[in-house]
Formats: sequence, C-alpha cells, structure tokens
Amino acid sequence: MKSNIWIAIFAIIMSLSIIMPVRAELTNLSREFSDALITNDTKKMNLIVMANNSEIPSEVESILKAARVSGISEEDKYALFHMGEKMARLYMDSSGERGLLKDVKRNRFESKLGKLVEPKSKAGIYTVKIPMSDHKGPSYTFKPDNLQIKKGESVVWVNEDNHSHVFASMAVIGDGGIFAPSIEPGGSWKYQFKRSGEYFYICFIHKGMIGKVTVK
Ligand SMILES: [Cu+2]
Repeated sequence: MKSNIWIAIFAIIMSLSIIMPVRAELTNLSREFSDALITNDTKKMNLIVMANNSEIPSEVESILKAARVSGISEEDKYALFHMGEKMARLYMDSSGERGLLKDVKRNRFESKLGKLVEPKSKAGIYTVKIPMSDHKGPSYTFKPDNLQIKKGESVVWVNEDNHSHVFASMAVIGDGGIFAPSIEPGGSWKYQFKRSGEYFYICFIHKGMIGKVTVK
C-alpha cells in the first residue's frame, strides 16, 4: 500500500518536471490544459477544449511553434508535442475536424528527423543505408532519414544491419506508396517515386526507426 503511494507521488513529480519548464511561455488556456493533463483529468481537458473550441486551432499552432524553436530541450519538446497532440485529439473528437491532429503528428514526426539531404547527383537513384545497429543497444536508423528527390527518381534502401527491416509510408500523415517487404541482412529494395509528395515511413519492427522522402 505504502509503495503504491510513493509510486503515485513519483509519477506526479515526473510529469510535473516534464511539463513545468515550458509553462512560463504558455497562454492561460494552455496552462489550464496542462494542469488537467498533469493530473490526467480527461473530463476537465474536454471541457476546456469544448468551451474554447474556436481558439483551439490557433492555440495548437502556437504550441507547435514553441516546440519547433531551435535549442529547446528534448523534454520541453516532448511535453509541448504531447500537449498539442492531446488538445488536437480532443478537438477532433468534439468538432470532427481531423486536420489539426494530422498537423501535430506531421510536426512531431519531422522534429525527430535529421537535416534535409538534397543530393546533387544526376543518377536519379539514391541510396538510403540501414547501418549496422549498435551493440550497446538498439539504434536502428535510416541514413539519410530525410531525403528530397525529384519525381521519377528512385531510392534504394540497403540493409547493412544484421536484422531484417520492414517499413511503409503512413498515409495518415502523408502519401502512401512505400511498402517495403522484409529486407533481410545484406539485402536491398528499390522504389521509384512516380508521384510528388511527402512520404513519411516507419519500420514495423523497430519503434522509432523512421524516415521521410520528399518528392518534388
Ligand atoms: Cu527496422
């Protein structure tokens, strides 16, 4: 019984320490919402969103803007995206409008990507490597994970790792199309992009293994 109380106190302190640092820059509406989020008071969060429905889209946009500021700590970024996503989800539930939540998810995805790589080569075929994962712990990645190419060009994913990888683009936040079969160690898979768009892709096996191809 006693240990349960300590676990609860610890959980509250942890969530406070996640959300507190960015509170200073929040509007009253967001502060009220973050209070409800800290205590996981869904009813209150819902009431706040419903009472301020017309203001929610601009509120979420300003949360995203704060999360995109360079130099912000990972904890603050996480807290802001977490709050923005929660607010946008409740907004979708009450208004039926899906665009806002999609926007948060895209921003959140993009915040985890590396710098955009625009190859200059005229080959029309670009390589994304899946390097050998780290022995000290899983570090499954795509290199580069943020690539921009032109319509009609192709990307070859080369698996230099000793694990298989299966990935696909998420039509929920971008364009569908990529659907890699299981790429065995030493194997590769080529895909030609016939349509322009933004392809956000994830590996089904390894959480956090993500990438994006932008086709102009
Ligand atoms: Cu994987």
